[in-house]
Amino acid sequence: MEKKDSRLDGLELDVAVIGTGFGGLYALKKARDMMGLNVQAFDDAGDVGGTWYWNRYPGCRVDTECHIYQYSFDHDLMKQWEWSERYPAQPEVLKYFNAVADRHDLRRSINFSTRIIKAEWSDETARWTLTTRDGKQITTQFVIEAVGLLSSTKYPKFEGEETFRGEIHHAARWPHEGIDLNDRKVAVIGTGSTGTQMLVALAPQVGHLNVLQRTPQYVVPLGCGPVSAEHIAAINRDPVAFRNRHLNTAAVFGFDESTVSALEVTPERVNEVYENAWQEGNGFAFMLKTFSDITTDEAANATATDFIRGKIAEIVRDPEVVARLTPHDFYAKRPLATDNYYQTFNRDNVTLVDVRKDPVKRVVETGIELESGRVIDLDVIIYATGFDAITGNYLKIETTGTNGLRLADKWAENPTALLGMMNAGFPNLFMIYGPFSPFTSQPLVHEWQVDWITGAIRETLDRGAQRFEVLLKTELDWVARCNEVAAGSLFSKTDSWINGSNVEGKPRTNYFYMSGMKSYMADVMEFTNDSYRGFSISGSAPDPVNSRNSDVGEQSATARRATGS
Ligand code: NA7
Repeated sequence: MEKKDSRLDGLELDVAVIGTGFGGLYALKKARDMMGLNVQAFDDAGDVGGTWYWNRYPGCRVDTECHIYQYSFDHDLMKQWEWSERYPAQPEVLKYFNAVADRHDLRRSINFSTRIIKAEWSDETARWTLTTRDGKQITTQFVIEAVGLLSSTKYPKFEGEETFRGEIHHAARWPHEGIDLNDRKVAVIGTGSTGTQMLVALAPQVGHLNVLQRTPQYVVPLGCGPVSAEHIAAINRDPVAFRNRHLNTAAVFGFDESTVSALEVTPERVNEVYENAWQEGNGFAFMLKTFSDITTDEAANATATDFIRGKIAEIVRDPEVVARLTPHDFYAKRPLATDNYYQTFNRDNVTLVDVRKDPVKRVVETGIELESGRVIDLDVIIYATGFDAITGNYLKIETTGTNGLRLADKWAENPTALLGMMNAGFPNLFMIYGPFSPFTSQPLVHEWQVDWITGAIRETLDRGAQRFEVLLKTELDWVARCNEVAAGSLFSKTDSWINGSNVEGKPRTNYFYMSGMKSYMADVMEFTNDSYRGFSISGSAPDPVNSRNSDVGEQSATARRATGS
């Protein structure tokens, strides 16, 4: 898809949407077709799909039930679309995005291959100026950033890459034409969701696969298979009720979370519950549907880790590989699920390399040299090294709000934001699934947030006002509440992208609202239904309320010191 930017420079909009994944496409649809606003969307990608446009690596698939991992706003599409598998592979998800874009004629309002690199707010005009990578400027009253939770790709910096005679790729930037890996010597670096999916898919195809693992992870089966007849029937009966039922769970993964503690049943029962969950598949179900306290109580967590460690020892034949594959931290990262994961390490053409014990020293002409001096002979190196999650893509846009406040400064030490959707000091700028969003699956929650955001825009316009913003105190209170809940969660004690510890120099802190979607919706509606209490909806002239946001940076720091957050 060619970019459509000949008339971009000087364009004036009501709403600019950045990103065309799940959140962005629906924001465009809602603001343009349901509200009649002048809207354009922008995406660096060559077509729709967001993360599903970029992530085309072998084995890439959704690990959430397909009926939850789709839009609900188009009831007919929801009833008609037939997913071929319970957990669709990437090409099918992309096909779905294309169908949505075609059905709603969205591409005519999207500027592809157009990266927004700067966003500047003007107090005088109460508008944002967006600058594209090639210097074109667009002004807009509102900005909706749908830039992705896990989209800012993290590349390791290994010395000597330029000397390598083979190919180096990142899983999240997989070439559209594919890569010929047949019979080649391949290394996959990283064993998160990406690495685990990819290595299982690659093993039967490549000559030899070297899995460079730094930290072992707990991986359960996915349970790929036919779609759930129960879900299809429920959607056909009443799509709205289906959507509402699942939004009213904690994590929105298509099941009710358990309310039973792992510590209040017999060890035999614990084992039975985990065995059933293992057979059924799905990482989120294994973590959240089995027992209620796996992510909050160390002893309960140990029941899950003991079970999975037992499975590793049972499945993997070589005791040395078992030892390398066995994790020792809490089961409190984003849960992984891939069919045949541990079985893959029984293959003769797969070698598990422990790069914690013997780290990568550098890339050399023929492969990867480890600290021990051992050289792994390779044709292809693939990074599955993850993302600068949550805040990464927002910070790639140089954003300046009221009184010259830079987002990069505001988020330098301890990022704060409200509801995952707003940021004090940045009027009329909305985020979809930004920091302090509920910790859930994405599509239905994106839709819910878009509905809230467009409601806020509607309210501003209906009041004849020009700016909608959150007061700093509202934001800090929200973050303090989020942090209090997160402090009781094992996610905060376990290194992963969830708390920023996967990126050097990034604040290691809480970035989520961990009380669940049901409670999140109630909390957000409490503000909203009370005439947007805690927000300011005003004209463009500075007023006493807005001036309270005038030094958000300093106030944030003071409040953080006071709350100890
Ligand atoms: P993750 O889950 O962040 O995993 C990245 C993996 O890469 C993980 O195993 C890391 O080891 C490893 N890694 C990162 N940097 C290095 C270096 N320099 N050397 C060796 N190994 C490294 O990213 P994914 O892409 O798999 O998944 C991200 C999310 O996308 C996923 O949760 C889904 O929601 C979709 P570490 O654990 O840091 O030791």
